[in-house]
Amino acid sequence: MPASPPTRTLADSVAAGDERALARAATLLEAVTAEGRSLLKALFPLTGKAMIIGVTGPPGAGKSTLVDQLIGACRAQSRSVGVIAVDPSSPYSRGALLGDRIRMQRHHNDNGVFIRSMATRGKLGGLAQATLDLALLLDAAGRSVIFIETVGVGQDEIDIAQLADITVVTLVPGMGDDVQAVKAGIMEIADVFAVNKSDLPGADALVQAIEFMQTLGERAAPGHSAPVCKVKAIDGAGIPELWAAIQKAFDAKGKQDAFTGVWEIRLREHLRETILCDLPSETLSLYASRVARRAEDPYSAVAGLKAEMLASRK
Ligand SMILES: Nc1nc2c(ncn2[C@@H]2O[C@H](COP(=O)(O)OP(=O)(O)O)[C@@H](O)[C@H]2O)c(=O)[nH]1
Ligand SMILES: [Mg+2]
Repeated sequence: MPASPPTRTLADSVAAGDERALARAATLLEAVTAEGRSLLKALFPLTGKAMIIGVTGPPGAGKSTLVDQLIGACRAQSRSVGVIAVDPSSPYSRGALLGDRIRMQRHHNDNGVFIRSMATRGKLGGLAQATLDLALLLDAAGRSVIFIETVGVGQDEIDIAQLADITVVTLVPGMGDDVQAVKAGIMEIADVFAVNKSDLPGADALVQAIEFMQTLGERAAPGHSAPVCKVKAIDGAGIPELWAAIQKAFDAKGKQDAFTGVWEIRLREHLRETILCDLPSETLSLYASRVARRAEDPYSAVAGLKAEMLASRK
């Protein structure tokens, strides 16, 4: 379906880098409207230029402080920036993360930095898709670097972190002295590790623990280990090295055509969320109660659910 004239105009303004059009378009996407979707279809050919960086790690690891420093590194290179904060555990004020707003406010009056917090509506369903849509919008709008900050605590959030081109896993001494204590899933998605709060005792031991861990298992293949950067986000120590490691990881990925893998993850998330969105929760409950009563087996139930979804699209 070709984009309608108003969508076309909005798409053109976004593509031209118009800040207000970008904000309007972001709101459209958040509301999950058909107009938002056709806007993204129109803008998609313009995407693929940005570097999308996921920053994940336990709450309090210093992710927002770190992103703030990385924004500074980007601005020093005159690169424009977009930030998407996904943090369901933090208090929101008018849809904005209070703490993040305060920490990132030195970039607030800078047109080169666009910051948006994702409203979670109390659940994670649809969040991966909404986050990716917003990242693509920022990409089409010409933002050169896009940061997605997520709390790497649950599987859903690990899925969101993986939507990025490059994932930076942030850990701190004390919390993760025993790396085993950190959820296994989060270690495996790292392209780069940031050991933050290196002013605290145990930073070197944590660096060694991460490096050792990477010699085990699948990561043991030479060239596959993710660099470990020791940083102090609070005063910026180690940030130039971290920024260089991120750019290097991104360049290496581009050469390997690894972005097909990134799109595999993105499409899988999109498919999952699209299917679940089309399914009213009452219908799922109905089938679930039938299976629980042994009135139907789960295989037939899934076949029935698929048939209902297809019928609902007609
Ligand atoms: N000591 C120390 N504290 C830090 C450092 N970086 C961040 N913090 C503090 O850690 C706390 C949590 O930081 P924040 O960026 O909100 O963490 P997030 O929850 O991961 O986004 C804040 O009080 C920061 O000031 C650091 O390098 N050293
Ligand atoms: Mg934060």
